[in-house]
Amino acid sequence: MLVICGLFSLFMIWWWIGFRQFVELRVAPAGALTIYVSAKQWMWQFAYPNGGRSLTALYVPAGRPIQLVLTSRDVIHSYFVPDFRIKQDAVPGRYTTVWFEAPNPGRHQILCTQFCGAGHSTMRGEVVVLSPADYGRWLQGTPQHSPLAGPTDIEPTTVDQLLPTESINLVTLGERIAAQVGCFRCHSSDGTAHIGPTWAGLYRAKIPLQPHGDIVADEAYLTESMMEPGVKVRRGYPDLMPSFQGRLRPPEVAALVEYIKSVREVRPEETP
Ligand code: HEC
Ligand SMILES: [Cu+2]
Repeated sequence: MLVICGLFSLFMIWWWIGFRQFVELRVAPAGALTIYVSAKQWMWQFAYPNGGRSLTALYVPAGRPIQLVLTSRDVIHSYFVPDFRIKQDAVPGRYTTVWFEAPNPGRHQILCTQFCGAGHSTMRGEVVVLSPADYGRWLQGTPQHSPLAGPTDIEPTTVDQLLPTESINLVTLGERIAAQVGCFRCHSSDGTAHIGPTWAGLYRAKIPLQPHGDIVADEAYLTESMMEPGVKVRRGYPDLMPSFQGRLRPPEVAALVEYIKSVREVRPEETP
């Protein structure tokens, strides 16, 4: 009996240690900087919280955890930075996350490790780690023209209506997009429930799902709710949310997510 109990507790202890390490590996620490990564044949695009964008080179500050939210516009790609030992698939219509922290300024190669067509071997990039001071300077210089302008492959939307000189952060842009595409017909940001749940306090809240179970409303969940709302439906609400797949460009989705995240800070007392 004693032996069995002993073995069982040993098992539980090892399981707990492993589980803790798994969580540490997967979940970005609080205060991480979120950057949206959109892969397409055959390049990497990055959208930053201040509205800036870059192609091929990912700029990050040293010594700060960075959370990447990845998606693909066409086929499956895989984001691989050998120096940081991180590898994460970028899947069309789906959002995956991975995080890392670079201790020192420097440059590190990005490769695509998922065969994605003729240009696969050219799908390379670079992580450029800057000192926090240099990063601040780089950010100031970023949105030279329309912050989210880029190759258009779906209908022109809000981002194209920005004035060429207008620089705007993702939160403000997100609020504008939400108003323009009609999210506020069903959602509020002041805590009142409409047809859909309020966005106040939504980020990081535990959401009850139909028919049972729950999920933490992280970036991936918020994004999936816009792209494939039928996959995870919130308990107590009708499955009415229209899909915005193909109607919003990745930077616009990024802006909406940043806006929803910001609503939490406005009314922290709303957090259930
Ligand atoms: C016609 C009404 C309607 C519109 C328009 C609408 N939604 Fe929704 N939305 C809902 C409903 C109903 C739910 C809850 C059911 C579900 O989870 O699918 C929901 C759920 C969500 C969720 C998950 C929230 C939670 O608590 O689980 C997010 C995030 C969201 N919507 C974002 C958006 C965004 C962003 C837009 C605009 C681009 C939008 N919605 C437009 C009706 C709508
Ligand atoms: Cu690729």
